[in-house]
Amino acid sequence: MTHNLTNTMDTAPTANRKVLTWVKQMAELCRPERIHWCDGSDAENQALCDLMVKSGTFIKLNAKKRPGCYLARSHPSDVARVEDRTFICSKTRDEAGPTNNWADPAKMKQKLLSLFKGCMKGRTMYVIPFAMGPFGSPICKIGIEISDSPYVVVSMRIMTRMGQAVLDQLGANGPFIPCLHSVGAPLKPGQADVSWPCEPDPKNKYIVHFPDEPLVWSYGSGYGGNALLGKKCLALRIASTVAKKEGWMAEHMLILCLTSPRSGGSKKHYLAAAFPSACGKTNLVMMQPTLPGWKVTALGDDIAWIRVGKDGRLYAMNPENGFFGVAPGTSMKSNPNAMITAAKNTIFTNVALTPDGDVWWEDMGVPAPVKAIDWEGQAWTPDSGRKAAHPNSRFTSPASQCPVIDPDWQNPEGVPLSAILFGGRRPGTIPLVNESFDWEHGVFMGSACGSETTAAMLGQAGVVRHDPFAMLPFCGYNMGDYFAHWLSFAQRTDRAKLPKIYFVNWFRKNGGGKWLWPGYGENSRVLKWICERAEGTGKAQKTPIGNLPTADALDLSGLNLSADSLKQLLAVDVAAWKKEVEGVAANYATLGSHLPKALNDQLDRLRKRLG
Ligand code: SAT
Ligand code: MN
Repeated sequence: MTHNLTNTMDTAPTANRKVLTWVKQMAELCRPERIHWCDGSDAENQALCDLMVKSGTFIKLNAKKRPGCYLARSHPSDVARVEDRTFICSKTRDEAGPTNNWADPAKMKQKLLSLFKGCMKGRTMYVIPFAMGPFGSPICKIGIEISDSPYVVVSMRIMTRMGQAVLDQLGANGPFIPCLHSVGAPLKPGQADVSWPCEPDPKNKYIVHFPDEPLVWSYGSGYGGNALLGKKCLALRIASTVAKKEGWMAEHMLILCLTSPRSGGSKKHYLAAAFPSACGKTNLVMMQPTLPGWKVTALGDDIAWIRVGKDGRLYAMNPENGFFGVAPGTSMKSNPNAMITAAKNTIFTNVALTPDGDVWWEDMGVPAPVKAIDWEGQAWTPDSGRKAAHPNSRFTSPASQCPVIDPDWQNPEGVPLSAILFGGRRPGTIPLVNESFDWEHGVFMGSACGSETTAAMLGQAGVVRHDPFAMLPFCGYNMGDYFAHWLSFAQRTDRAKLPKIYFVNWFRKNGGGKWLWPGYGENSRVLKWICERAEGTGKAQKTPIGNLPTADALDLSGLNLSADSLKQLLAVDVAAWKKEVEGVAANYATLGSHLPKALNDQLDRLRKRLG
């Protein structure tokens, strides 16, 4: 298949002046060898994959075992998002707030202009039109990413709605969010390329957001959220600031639908849920419920855009088009639906390559191959003492391939939410599930979100690392103002129409350090109670921390859970909660002067209720 990968400005497939002017300016700045306008077609995708196989960026996997799949190995310096190199360049430091790296926008632009100058020499500049959200959604946003990485092009084609249809939608005058990206590795004439070009010095990587324009500039990394600018950069950091202005919310949340066997299987409840990293969001959203007759379908595993619908309820929509999932730990046991999703047309990054041209990673649920090539391209055996796959290795797969994708996942209106969940990895204190008294109390729960550190993390074990709304790395403005925006929804619609808010914790341990709750498909029992609460039937008891299920309220049929374990899972340990309150207060103190009074009031009231 041949495809013209070298069209230029003269054949630009758009009449949009703003697009043409911007692309021309960026080409003059970055000095690419050629410009390619991406149409998103199969032929273009194949030509780019072939090109990357030739250049060594891609290894084509066994077409029988992994049809349409490729493996990429990144540079060892370029394996994850770089939070300390991520900047929010609002006009003032105060607007970015104490949780973000801020830099003066004009100074940062000067700095970046010097880096971007000539940075695409010897490379192709790809113009990647993409949409976040289905066309026709009232909050669909169009971006154009300029990148010198073909890996970014084929990844954006999976993760977003990418190609000519987007330029057509944009028309001659439509607005778009410009996103400039370079791997930061210009080629001198005749210089041979490497398989994963990037700027190896971490200090020279920059992931920069200019929320006032809005605009994203990313330099030096080719990996994940650093380079696929539709995801965390546009759909969370920039979108959160746009959403604040426009009156909606951009959240780091999965969206799922729970269908109950009642009413002939037609009763549906949509839930959105935010968890800090490493809480199994992708596993939850593709869960196979153990409760007979109950069904979970997935709408999105990472980002939810939420707005008030015409009927006054909150509607959630997944702006993405694919999954960028962590490979290690994904198995037919932990997440069969993710395994099936990644069986074809998938890009694997930094996993191991088996001798038969397939992939392998730790805890894949199949025996380790006797030998393999590890993520760094080195020969590997099970006794080599190293991990074969990088812990942050990923699969990039089309959402449409998920066997339990929800029929409404592309509905431009989104889906009405029955409940919003927050959670964390909390071995102590936090019960299995806790319902907020009202919207403000729920916002308080979101603000108090966090996970306990483990010994494997830097620093002390057993300390709660707060991650309000799981948005710490993704909120594009002052966290205090973000809390206030959440609170404002009680005024934007009829309170009674707002979803109930819950805090869940699958990770509670007993005194002996053993999990009290089996998790995975059994979590459907908790979700069932949440749905029953939405329908007004689930039984609850008021406690100082919120409404907890009564001892007989959770459906535990067929589950071998001791009465004592259940008691511990639903216990309110007043002494531990008093400590919890002071932990939240200490974290609030770091959030500065924008913290809404309503949240300090929540804290005071909780203190009083605990006595
Ligand atoms: O690399 S991504 O930002 O897309 C994924 C993650 O780190 O959460
Ligand atoms: Mn995420």
